[in-house]
Amino acid sequence: MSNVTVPLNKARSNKRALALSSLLIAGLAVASTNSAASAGATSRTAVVASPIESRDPRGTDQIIVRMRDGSTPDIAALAREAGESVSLNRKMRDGGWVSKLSGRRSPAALAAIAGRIAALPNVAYAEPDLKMFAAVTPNDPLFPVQWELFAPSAGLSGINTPAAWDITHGTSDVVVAVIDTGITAHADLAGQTVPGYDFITNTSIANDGGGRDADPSDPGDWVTTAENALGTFAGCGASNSSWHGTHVSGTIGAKTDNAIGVAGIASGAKILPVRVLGKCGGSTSDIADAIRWAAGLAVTGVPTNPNPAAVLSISLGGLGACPATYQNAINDAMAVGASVVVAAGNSTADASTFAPANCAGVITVAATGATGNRSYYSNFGTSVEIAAPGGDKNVASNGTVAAAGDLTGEIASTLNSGLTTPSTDIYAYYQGTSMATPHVSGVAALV
Ligand SMILES: [Ca+2]
Ligand SMILES: [Ca+2]
Repeated sequence: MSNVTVPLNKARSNKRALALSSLLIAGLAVASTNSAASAGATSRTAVVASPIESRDPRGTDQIIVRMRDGSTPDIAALAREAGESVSLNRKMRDGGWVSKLSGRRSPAALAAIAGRIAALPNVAYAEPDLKMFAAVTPNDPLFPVQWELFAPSAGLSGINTPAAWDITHGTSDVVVAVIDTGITAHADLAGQTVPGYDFITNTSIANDGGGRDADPSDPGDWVTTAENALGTFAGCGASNSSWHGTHVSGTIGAKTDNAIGVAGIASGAKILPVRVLGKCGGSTSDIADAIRWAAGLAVTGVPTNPNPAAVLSISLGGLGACPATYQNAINDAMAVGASVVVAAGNSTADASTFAPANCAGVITVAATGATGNRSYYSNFGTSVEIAAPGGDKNVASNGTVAAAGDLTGEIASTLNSGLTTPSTDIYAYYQGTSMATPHVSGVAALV
């Protein structure tokens, strides 16, 4: 069992997948695996930057001006203050005039012009005729805890998916492969998938009674104390089932605006569940085959995937140089147009020591907490292409230092309550570059 690849969520060390609701209510403490963030490590901001000002969709070319005496504004005076030509569009019922500039300006530029006009004699007020939008905050009851999806605000660095959702939730012809532990039945994931595959060759690791098959369901990856002590899984660490792939899948594609649970970033796209991790991880050879298959390429002994993925989300890794087996598969997937998004790793170390984070051509994702700083566990270095919210239990969702047991700074997503085999739907907080990766994959599925 050497050289196994493991899922990259730190919460795995917490063993127990806790129901989000109980966490929120009871603030249960979890085992701490904290380590101090290393000095001088890179600090990055979230995936989606603030809009470029000139493209700010809130901008317009109009300023509303009202004179104290109800007269018509002097367009020469307005033009002088605006520094450009101004025309009067129409008079409103309350006496205000809608004036038009020569082109669209950012909200900040409009505010500056309006401020100068407002200072003119006899002007009652002048204000930007700003664009308004339908409030699209989804009705998913747990959306309020999904801080990482909010618009950036003072000191906080959400990726602002509601603004993206004004434009699209993704389309069903875009497939995102989740190469992970498989997936469990979940009300917030029902109908969100296309048929996947189980690539685990080793029956013991697979834990589903067989080897490769067309069922990517996650039967659980628990390891008992006895198994940890002796035999195939000796030294793996006893743990309850992680339902890691279900958590990752929810971040990418949980149903949004269905009045249940969480919102997914690209809920209009489809998830392709590809199972490669079982008890105590998975093998490079199975993962490489899964990468090829997910991208629509031929794999010996496996029917061709009829729904090739445009994005491969790979929240796993292990120590070492990039194996040629990975690089060949990644090259093949990229050659047919797939984007390969991989986790940087959770060892507070240089990602160049982790595969597939260090493979060529992949998008390697580091993790940030609520304030946009690097999460204490996240790998870093020049192998990292991008950072995204992966959660940081030391930083609460409001940006303050988290109290013990406050998990609001982690990432909430879909999970299962089963300690071993699947039981009922729940939602839970996890943190890790495993959680950061699907944020990038989800955004990639939107663009
Ligand atoms: Ca199987
Ligand atoms: Ca939902």
